[in-house]
Parts: sequence; structure tokens; C-alpha cells
Amino acid sequence: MSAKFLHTADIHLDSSFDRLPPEKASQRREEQFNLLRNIISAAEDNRCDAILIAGEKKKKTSPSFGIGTRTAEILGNTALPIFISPGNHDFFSSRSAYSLTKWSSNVHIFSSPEIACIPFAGINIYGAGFVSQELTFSPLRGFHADNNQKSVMLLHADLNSSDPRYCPITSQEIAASGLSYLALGHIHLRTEPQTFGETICAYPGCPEGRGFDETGEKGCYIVEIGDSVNVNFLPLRGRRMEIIDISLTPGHDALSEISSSLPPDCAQNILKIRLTGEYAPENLDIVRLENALGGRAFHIEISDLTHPPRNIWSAIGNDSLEGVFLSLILDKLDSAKDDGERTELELAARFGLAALNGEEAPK
Ligand SMILES: [Mn+2]
Repeated sequence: MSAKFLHTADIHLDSSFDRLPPEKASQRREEQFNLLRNIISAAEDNRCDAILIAGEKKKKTSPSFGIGTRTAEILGNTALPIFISPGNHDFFSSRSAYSLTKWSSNVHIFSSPEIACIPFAGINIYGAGFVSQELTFSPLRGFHADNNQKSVMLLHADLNSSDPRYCPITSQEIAASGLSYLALGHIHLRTEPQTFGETICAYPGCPEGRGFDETGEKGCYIVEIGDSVNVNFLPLRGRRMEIIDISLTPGHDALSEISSSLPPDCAQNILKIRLTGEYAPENLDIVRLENALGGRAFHIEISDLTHPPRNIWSAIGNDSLEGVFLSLILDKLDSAKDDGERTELELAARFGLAALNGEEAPK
């Protein structure tokens, strides 16, 4: 007996994207439904037998009928069974979209913090869910899966954390569970599959970044359960959030420096460009740069972390270590034979000053 699952979590369908300008935010909110469709297509394309959603399908605890109805419609458009374990943000209650929305028969929601079991294709699918914003005990404590069956569990849980509010579970409990695979959600940064006892578990992370704390490639896990358990990361081709640091060179054109530093494949992405280095503030117009670069990515925001050029010679003549050091460099500058040597000496002055002041070495 074997089965293949797509494991995802932390989709947060109702994210506001309020850092983006209103029209782009509205586009991103709409795209979240495409993300859900893409996840389902990925499961179908990879011939999965079912989809596991380990919580935080949406973010707001209050019922939002529009999102519930649209989600139900999308999930009802596939024949694949979909198992959902509600998390702290989308907990199950009589007033939640889980209760108030009509779900198609392929959708199975774990509506209790006590572990329930749904037999599926010869595999036991276990799960539990949040019924309020906090779940302060471990449903895994004392749990042991039926030895004669392959088994999967969905949990929105905090592994080995000192915070007791979000379904605190431990690696010892996982090791004692006898599960084949534990599909986790809650941590937005993907973890590599880990093995405790005989059980493999993983956090797939969020399937698409939504803020600059969720940068880089995102996706889901494809989990095959047969004689052994195989877990493979499947990247999803959504928009990426990326942070790009660019050190400007004094006297050079900022726009062309930034432009040539952008990665070639960023047209769909949302970029934060952090400008560093010494740069004259009067030559840096952030709004103009953002507008000029607008076509290069879905959205670009620029933060100016530059500082004004420093007069490195200001301590000359001072009766200080800095003053003495600079006089020595200045003597050498007077006898420098070419521009190359002069540039090197000026750089030496900058490194020396940074070292004397306990500052980071200049770029
Ligand atoms: Mn959570």
C-alpha cells in the first residue's frame, strides 16, 4: 500500500498586503486564490492522492464569508481529498468559516483538539485542530498510532518551543508516536524533513512569500508513503519577496548602479533594495529611482541606508592618534607616483580611520 500527498500550510489567504500600493495590494489579494488553485494543480500534476493543509489557510479569526465561499468553491473543483487541520489564526468554531461555509465532500476538517482518525486508501490520516486562538496542550502526548497501518498526522503545532500557546509538541512525543509522517504547519520558514524515532516530520513553510520576512524560494512538500517515506520539496513558481543590498559608489550614477545590480529574472518579484555606502544625499532621489526602476519588477521599494561622504582628512593637525596617522598617509600621498597609488592610500586612510574608531571596514 502506498500513497502520495502534497503537504502545505500557512497559506494565509486573506493577507492584506498593505505595504503595497492599493492597486497592487488588491491584485496580490486576488492572486492568493490563484495560489490555492496552483497548489491543487501541483498536487494533480504530481499525481498525489490527497492534499494536506496543516493550518492557517487564512489569517483572520473572524468569519469572512467571501473568502470561505471562494475557498470552498476552489477546493470543490478537484476530486482530490483535502485534509485540513485548523491553526491558531483560522481556528474551528461555530462562528468560523469552517462551520458557516458549505464544503464539498472531498474536504475533511479536523474540528477538535483531540486527535481524530480518517482512514484513507489504506492509510490512517490523523489530525487535530485549534478551536480557539490558543491550544496549550500537546495532542501528541501519550498518542500512539495503530502499529499495523501506515499513518499520517496533520498538526498546526510549535515543535520544541518554550511558548506553550500554539500546540507545543516535543521531538520525544513524535519519536513515541509511531506515525509514518507528521505534516506540520505554523512555522513560516521551511524546515528540512527531520526524523524522530521512526517518524519523519517537516514544516513546508508558507507556499509564497507575503512580506520581506518571507524571502526566497517557496513551495510545498510531496510526501510518498510506501515501504519507506520519501519527502521532496516542490518549488511553486509564485512571486518571490527579495531583499537586495547595493553599495553605491560615490560620484557614480545611482540609477545605473542599481539597474545593473538587479538580478535578470525579477520581473514577477517584489523587491526591497537597500542602498548603502557613502553617497551625497543631494544626488539621491528615492522616489525618482523607484519610478525609474518600476518596470523591472512587480514592485520595488528602496530604503536609503547610505550616509553622506565623510571628509576623511578632518583630523589632520589634531594631536591625536587619528591626526598622526593621517599626517603619515598625507606625506605618502605627496610623493605618490600615480592615481592608482593615490587611490590605494586614500583607501588605506579610510580603513585605518574605521579601525581606529571601531567601525566596520568600508566597502
Ligand atoms: Mn500559526
